[in-house]
Amino acid sequence: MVAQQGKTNMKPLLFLASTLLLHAATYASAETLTVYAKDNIFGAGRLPGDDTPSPSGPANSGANGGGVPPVVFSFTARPGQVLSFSSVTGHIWMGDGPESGPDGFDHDLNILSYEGIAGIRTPTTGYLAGVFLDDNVPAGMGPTPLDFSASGINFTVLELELGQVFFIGDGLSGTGSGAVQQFKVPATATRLFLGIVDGRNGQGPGAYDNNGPFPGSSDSTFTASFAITTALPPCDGAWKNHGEYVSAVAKAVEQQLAEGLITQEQADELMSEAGQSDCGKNKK
Ligand SMILES: [Ca+2]
Repeated sequence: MVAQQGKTNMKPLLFLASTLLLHAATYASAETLTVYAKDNIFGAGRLPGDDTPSPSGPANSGANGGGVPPVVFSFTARPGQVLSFSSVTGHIWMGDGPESGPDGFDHDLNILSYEGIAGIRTPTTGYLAGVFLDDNVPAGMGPTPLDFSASGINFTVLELELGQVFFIGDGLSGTGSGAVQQFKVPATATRLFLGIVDGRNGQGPGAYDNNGPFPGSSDSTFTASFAITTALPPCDGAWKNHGEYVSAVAKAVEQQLAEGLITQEQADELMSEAGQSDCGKNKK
């Protein structure tokens, strides 16, 4: 389900529109996805029939360690968007070690990049991970891998590039507590993939073949509820006229600029788009 909604979505639209002029209300595309232990985050964005990455063999078959493609959420690219999680629950098992919750268990993991998707280094293993892509199939070297081994997993804000695999865990700055972590969405991203990082340390991804339910358990999934929010007002709001829409966008853009979510160039682009749009026109 993809829903356009505001913080105040239970209130009448007119009221929502008028509050926009006073506050930078946020709008969200919200979704809940189930991520399976075999969902290979490095398989993000591959064409059907492409190998899911594994150093030990080919395939989208789930055999030979390649696992299966990760789950995907599509959205509209825009500068200044932020991803956050309202809930991540469940347990998976990596085929050895303990059953792990969304933040994983203490065990250093260092997986190399594969075909345009960056590797990742983390102090835990068996956690929920993500990667943003545009509409292109990942290829080439990919961006610089993120390294959480020194900085840890208790960050509050994380700025991301396309193709950069990132730690999500339970989406909180602690484990089961703390602040809601803010993931800055790359301005040109159109797809968020959720999956699991697995492989042998110092190698590319793989070893997904033995992931599954912990002995005695029947499930091996994480359930993640999240939203991608933007402070930009919607085109189809209850605007009295085009000018009212444009001034609402200007307020939101100013705020995002002040918060460092967008650059001056992106701000100018957003204002130019708003000015040229038909939003708020033909309404008396
Ligand atoms: Ca956490």
